[in-house]
Amino acid sequence: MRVDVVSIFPSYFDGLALSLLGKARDAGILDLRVHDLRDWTHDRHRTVDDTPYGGGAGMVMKPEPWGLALDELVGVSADAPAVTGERPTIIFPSPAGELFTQRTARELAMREHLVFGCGRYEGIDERVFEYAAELGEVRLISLGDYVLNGGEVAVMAMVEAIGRLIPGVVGNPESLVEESHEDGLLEYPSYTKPSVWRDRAVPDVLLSGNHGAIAAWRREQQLERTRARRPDLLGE
Ligand code: JF5
Repeated sequence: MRVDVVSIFPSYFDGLALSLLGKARDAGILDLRVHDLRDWTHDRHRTVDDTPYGGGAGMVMKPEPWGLALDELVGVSADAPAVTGERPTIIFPSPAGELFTQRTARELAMREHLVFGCGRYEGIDERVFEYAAELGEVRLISLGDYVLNGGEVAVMAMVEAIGRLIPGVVGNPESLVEESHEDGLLEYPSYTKPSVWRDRAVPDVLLSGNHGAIAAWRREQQLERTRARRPDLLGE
């Protein structure tokens, strides 16, 4: 999978190159490229924002650098997967977008080419989204109902959630299906040695060797936790 990220703070993404995504990258599974939006400016001050038409608070990101970035990364001159057929998916994190869930991550993990545009200030000139829609499938995606200062932190979360679902990135595929949200429920509690720690014992059933009883107990725990913390997942 190829992933391009466009940001005015590319060094935010240095940490992504480490961790488990670094391994995917080294193995050639994930081709992650981070770009500085200012590389597509041509004025002395490398300007990426301007005042909003119609007035109002704050600044808006200018369309020209975004247009040139999209042309280079997903336009006809792009040097990678565009030519293999699939339209790239162009993602802009936004508190006004559709909600990002494990389902979204699974869906995006199957794409050949993702481009993430990190907005700052009060947002990006609306015409950029229209233009991007001519080059690929545009998705405005929200991590949740809160506001960040820019898209960078949201993109890091999304790339990590997506990247670990690419086959070969997480060592053990079983650890993927057993975790929170993969089956629509929260995860069951986990324990390791010692069996008693500061007067707290591990639940007996986990030491019983009865695999049927263990599976039933874990499912019960999942339901109990989900009912208590996330009743919305149960439709309650
Ligand atoms: C952003 C302009 C994007 O605040 C967010 C966000 C919240 N949930 N998901 C994303 O994005 C940052 C700020 C300003 C565009």
